[in-house]
Amino acid sequence: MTDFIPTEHPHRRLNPLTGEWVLVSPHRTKRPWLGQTEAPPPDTRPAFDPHCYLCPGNKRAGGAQNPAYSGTFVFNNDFASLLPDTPLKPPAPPARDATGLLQTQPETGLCRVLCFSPRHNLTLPEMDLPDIRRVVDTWAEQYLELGARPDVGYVQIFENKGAVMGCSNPHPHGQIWANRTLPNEPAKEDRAQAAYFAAHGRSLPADYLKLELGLRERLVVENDHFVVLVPYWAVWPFETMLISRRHRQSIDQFSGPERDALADIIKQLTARYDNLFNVSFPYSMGFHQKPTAGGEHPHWHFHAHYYPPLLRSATVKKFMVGYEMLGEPQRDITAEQAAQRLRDAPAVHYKLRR
Ligand code: H2U
Ligand code: ZN
Repeated sequence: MTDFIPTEHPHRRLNPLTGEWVLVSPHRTKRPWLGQTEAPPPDTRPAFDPHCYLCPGNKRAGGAQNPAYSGTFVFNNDFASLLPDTPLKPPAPPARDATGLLQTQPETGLCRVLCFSPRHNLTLPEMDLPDIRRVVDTWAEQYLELGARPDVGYVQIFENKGAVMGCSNPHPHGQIWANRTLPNEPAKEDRAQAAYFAAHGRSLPADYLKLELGLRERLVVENDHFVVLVPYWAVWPFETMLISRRHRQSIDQFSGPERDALADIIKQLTARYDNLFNVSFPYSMGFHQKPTAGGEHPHWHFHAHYYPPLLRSATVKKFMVGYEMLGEPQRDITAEQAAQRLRDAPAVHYKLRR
């Protein structure tokens, strides 16, 4: 019997932010890299689409008309999942339920849509840095404005990109949902960061970042204020985490140079994603930051998660099915291999070359 070798033998890795494990099967990637890059698809999208509900001046599905905006544009989602005026009085239980197995919690909140640019045919990596910086400033404004409401305890900023992620419209946009309670994912991270901070007096993501900056095996891109890496416990093939070098709880706390650096690293990361297979790389991403109610939350450390579904080419998607649904997530290509591919991808977006 030979010794266990992590680069060859199946093993599990722990995500310390959620307490969940992922099964890694590196022996399945012994075969050579089958990654394919396709010829870039012809880009036929116009800068303005008269039928797009996000383009400036157009009518939305609900009947409202967009202004002739020239930078970012935020509006309340016409089909919001959360409503500010839901009655908070709990509904009567379905029966006199002594088990407590049936629990209902009324929820209130707001959902907003944020257009990144008036240009229908741009994506973040194709936008100029000052324009991405305006998106960063809008995220910070929205986080502050929504977080200041007495009925909001948590603000989730996110982006669905690409049809495979359920994004309904190619016009560059993201969403913001703000609600009273702490949703599952940030709640897990809240508990883990609080426990680590109480035990060590330091932030969990800060210590993790320090470790990765020393090992340099899973780094993707870095600048003066932010680092992107493939986390040791990544589940999705090219999952990454963006972490601020300074221990800050939320996006509004970043200085001007830090906001510029956030715009820069988002552009660098998303350009590399697109260059991996020469396609506009689909993903869901979002920021995790401190809850906006209940004090200062010093254990929180600002970061973003990117969850892209593509595996080997523009058309081969990883499905979370079978074992993933019933057992636990599993991956073949290791986090280290994925980081290497992303590091090796060209830095300049394929559409912007030449
Ligand atoms: P995606 O990021 O998943 O594509 O969602 C876009 C959102 O835009 C979606 O939540 C909203 C949808 O409800 N929307 C409007 O608010 N107004 C419209 O006219 C169409 C879409
Ligand atoms: Zn548009």
